[in-house]
Amino acid sequence: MTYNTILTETRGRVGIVTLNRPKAMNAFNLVMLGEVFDALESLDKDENINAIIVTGNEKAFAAGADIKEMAEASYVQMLTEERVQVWDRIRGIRKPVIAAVSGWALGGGCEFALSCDMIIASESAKFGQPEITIGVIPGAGGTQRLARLVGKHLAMEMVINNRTLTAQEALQFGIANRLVPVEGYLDAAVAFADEIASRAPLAVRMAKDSVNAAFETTLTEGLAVEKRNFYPLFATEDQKEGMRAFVEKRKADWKGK
Ligand code: DAK
Repeated sequence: MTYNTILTETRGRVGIVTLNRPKAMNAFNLVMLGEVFDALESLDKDENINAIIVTGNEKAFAAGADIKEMAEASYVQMLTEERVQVWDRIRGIRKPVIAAVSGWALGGGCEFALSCDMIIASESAKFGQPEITIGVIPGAGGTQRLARLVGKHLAMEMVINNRTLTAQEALQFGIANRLVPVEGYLDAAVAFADEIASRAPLAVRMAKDSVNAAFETTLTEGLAVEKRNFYPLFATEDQKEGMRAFVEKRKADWKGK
């Protein structure tokens, strides 16, 4: 598959999608949005891939949606065009998606990172929702995912008053899982993803679905989702293998079956 605005590669069981509009600070135009989600969906289907990374470059993960493309859009266009619905495709990816963020993650870039399952941040990463400075508000989950992650008051400050978080603050407030040096930040993310990719794939999938339920349902419904995801794992070869390997004091050999 040839893409114009992203690069894709695989390293072992880890698939990597690199946003590649460096001259525009990796701002998401419609082409890049489509390509990113096509690539993610294709990696999600690839049996040889167990974890996915989305990254940008050292200076910018992504500076948001492409303002130049969006500036003259009408209300009806925003409501009806693909540019709105396309962002939701991230919710359909079943394998873990890790954002490796260096430099700017602003607006839609920050929202995209927050839509991923985990974030590895380089020391230069900066997270913010500056939409207020161009007369709008976040539209891809920024007000919701951010508030759930960092709490109401800090989310308010970020969304209403353009407070930008440093990488250190992102770690402190639970946005970033790890803080790593800028140099080699992608390698660090790959090492992180590779460990995840080495785990029982079906259990990882069920785990992701279950944790996500914690943010989308009541506790009672979430606990029911967890149970619905727990029991079927006893129908998998990997559950037998994992528990036998523990008893036999050896490393499990996962089949993803
Ligand atoms: N869009 C288009 N071009 C951008 C851009 C963006 N978001 N960000 C940067 N660029 C371009 C700049 O225009 C410049 O292009 P040239 O002038 O060279 O042609 C080039 O990238 C380099 O940028 P700067 O010269 O500004 O570089 P600096 O290092 O000085 O500053 C910066 C970097 C990232 C701090 C700055 O560029 C900046 O503030 N960028 C804008 C950040 C921003 O406001 N982001 C929010 C955009 S609104 C929705 C889904 C999503 C969204 C909305 C709805 N639905 C599903 C409903 C998302 C909205 C947004 O993200």
